[in-house]
Amino acid sequence: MEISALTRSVVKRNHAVIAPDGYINSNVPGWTNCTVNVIINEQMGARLAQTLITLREGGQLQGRTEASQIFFYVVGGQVQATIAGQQARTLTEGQYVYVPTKTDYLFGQPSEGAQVLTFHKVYEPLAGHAVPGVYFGERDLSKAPVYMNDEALRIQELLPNELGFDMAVNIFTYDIGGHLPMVETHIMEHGLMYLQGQAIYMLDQQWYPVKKGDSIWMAPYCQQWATAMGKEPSVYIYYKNVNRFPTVV
Ligand code: UGY
Ligand code: MN
Repeated sequence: MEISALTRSVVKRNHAVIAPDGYINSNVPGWTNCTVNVIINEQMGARLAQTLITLREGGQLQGRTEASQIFFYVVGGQVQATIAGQQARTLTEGQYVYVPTKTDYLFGQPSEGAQVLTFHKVYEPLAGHAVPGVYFGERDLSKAPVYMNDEALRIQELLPNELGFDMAVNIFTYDIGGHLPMVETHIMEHGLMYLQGQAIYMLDQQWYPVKKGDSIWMAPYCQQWATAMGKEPSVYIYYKNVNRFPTVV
């Protein structure tokens, strides 16, 4: 029997591991017939938000972005997306849409249990560079180049490499035996969710077993390293802030 007093989740000053066993639902105005789990937000010290939405039949996400841009990724099932009043598009597992600031969005007609992951960030404009527009795409391993000359590691960048964007969302695939080539120590922040497999993640010199469905928050300068574990590749989708001047000093 599982002991309900145990969890792999932790919330620390500069990182968090959030396993689904501790989810408590939130009500979000305009998001109806769905459960919403707010996995990362500014109240833990983060400068991004990450949510997981599970839609029931008739579920709908209706709203308008204001200061923040939102990246919507379909983790499972399908849903129809109408962005900025344009023609509706069906998004299935692995497909996504980036919704810039000040844009209306409507997600509806979901399959029962469809799951959508979101990343939110307050947009920081950059003089001389256009604010990004709506952007659709899909997960595709053939568009994932080898990372740092290691054939066991592949990263697909889901958003265009343009300075107008101040956030990146990538899918990182570790083949069996793949691991980060060094301990990363960097200013950029991450939010992530595991889409497949198992891994060991090192965060701030502490070691965590993680698996599909788990999420991680890494504050700036949270040291990080990971290795795939088990008999299938481990895959996560992750957020990163990019392309802006790094200091006010
Ligand atoms: O892009 C990154 O910083 C990435 N290599 N970090 C990570 O996966 N923890
Ligand atoms: Mn990193």
